[in-house]
Amino acid sequence: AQDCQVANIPVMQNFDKSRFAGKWYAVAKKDPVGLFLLDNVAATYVIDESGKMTANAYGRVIILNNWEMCANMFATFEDTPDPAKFKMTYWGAASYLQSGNDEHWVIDTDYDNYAIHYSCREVDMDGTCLDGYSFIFSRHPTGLRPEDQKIVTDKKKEICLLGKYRRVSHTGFCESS
Ligand code: AZE
Repeated sequence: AQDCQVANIPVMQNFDKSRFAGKWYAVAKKDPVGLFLLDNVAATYVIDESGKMTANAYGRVIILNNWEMCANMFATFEDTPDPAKFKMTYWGAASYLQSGNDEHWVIDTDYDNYAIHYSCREVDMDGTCLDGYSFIFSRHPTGLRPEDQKIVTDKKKEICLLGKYRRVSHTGFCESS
């Protein structure tokens, strides 16, 4: 499972979205091409009584060359035959923020401490990912527990993104949003 083919990327087995619900802090990210969330990124997932997952997320962005703000984002998720793979439709609270449709895969999680998110936006002719993004999430704003770091490193390797992440700082910039 290390041929870097998007179709062969292993995802979380028996993913349980109700255990995934709640707030996650991004501690590291791999950026896609173009505009993206810079730092102070967190996401809160909600599962309603019918089992449908939605989320809101925030993060610092710079738009229109030099305007720094917190992007307040919303998402709905469509289930797929694989319980760890969702089709995400997302949009911003303001119209000048980004909107679109992305894959939302959960590669691995223990639900209580860490989660590895993955989204390939464009699959190359050879089946590898040409453009995508990924977040390492923690339940703790302070980062990953030392005991989870090796698991996360091993998974980054499995999804062919080892060495491609940057740390996501939390400075309180988006705390009021
Ligand atoms: C994600 C967590 C689940 C909800 C959402 C997420 C993604 C958000 C973006 C936002 C980009 C905004 C930009 C604004 C100028 C995966 C973090 C919505 C991709 C670039």
